[in-house]
Amino acid sequence: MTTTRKHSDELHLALYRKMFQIRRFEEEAARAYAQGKIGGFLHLYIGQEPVAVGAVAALQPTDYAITTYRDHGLALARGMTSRAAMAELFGKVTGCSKGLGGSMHFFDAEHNMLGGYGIVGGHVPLAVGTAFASKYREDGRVAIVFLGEGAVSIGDFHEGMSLAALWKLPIVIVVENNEYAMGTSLARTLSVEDVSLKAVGYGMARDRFFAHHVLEVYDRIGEAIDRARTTSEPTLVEVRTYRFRGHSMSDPGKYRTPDELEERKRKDPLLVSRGELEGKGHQEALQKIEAEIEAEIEDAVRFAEESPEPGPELLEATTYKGAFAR
Ligand SMILES: Cc1ncc(C[n+]2csc(CCOP(=O)(O)OP(=O)(O)O)c2C)c(N)n1
Repeated sequence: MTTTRKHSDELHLALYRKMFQIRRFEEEAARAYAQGKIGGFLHLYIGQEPVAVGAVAALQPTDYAITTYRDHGLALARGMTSRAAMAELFGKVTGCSKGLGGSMHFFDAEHNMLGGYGIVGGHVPLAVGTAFASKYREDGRVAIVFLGEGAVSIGDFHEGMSLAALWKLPIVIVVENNEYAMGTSLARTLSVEDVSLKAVGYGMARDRFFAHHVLEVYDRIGEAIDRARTTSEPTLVEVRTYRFRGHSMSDPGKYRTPDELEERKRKDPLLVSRGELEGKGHQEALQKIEAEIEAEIEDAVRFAEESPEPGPELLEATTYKGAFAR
């Protein structure tokens, strides 16, 4: 299938804004975590931003998106406000999950972001069920699910792949291959290096590429989304990417060398986009975007700090009755 997607500078600037928002959001989240203002786990997406941003740009607002515990990037890309996201990390009632979910459990019904999930691979069947519901209702919606390469050895992944292919469901299954499952390298977890080959056993379409450039992600995942929407066929897309931080905030990352990390940082997709846009004379627009995002993130941290914690009145509504209990 060939698509003719337009790549205007306006689009590239808009995608850069999103990537920069996610980057700055998470850098400030890491700082707040180190200061003890955020509890529990915090898995950062830094380095992987073009995947969520490029993919979301190719979706319709009514499409469904689901991901793992590394979920801040998808939530922000999908349109969650920095305030609602930061307040959730701070465990405040103004957060997207009323402060009850935290970093791994972002949820945003308004933007059809169906959550971050903490169980590795456990969300794949949920995404497949969502795609089944769309096909059954004939509502034209596509589901997209993001998982790490560590999740492709989990049974849930295979059960989901099997039914998605058998029932020809409108779903795109995106493996964000960041080369390490926690601290274990790809070579020690998978016998076959090309993860997209898993699609062959299920008779499913597949694609595989490096997330060097956000517009390439937009094009390639966009093709899979088009396939899902027009022919109701699933696709497995392996996107090679890299995370610059540890698995979570408690991971010092001793399983990789400083040289490897430095080399990857030189190819930072944000720098790639920034350099290209600068070269096209958008210096002023970039500075404006960056200043606006700095102000937005500063405001989000202040909002999170000043927001109240959830009170006991939420207990009944989230446990026995009300929208959360359903
Ligand atoms: C079913 C299950 N087993 C084990 C864990 C513990 N665990 C959390 S993350 C992780 C590694 C996942 O790696 P990958 O899917 O490659 O994602 P990444 O964190 O690299 O983005 C493991 C084993 C879990 N959360 N769920």
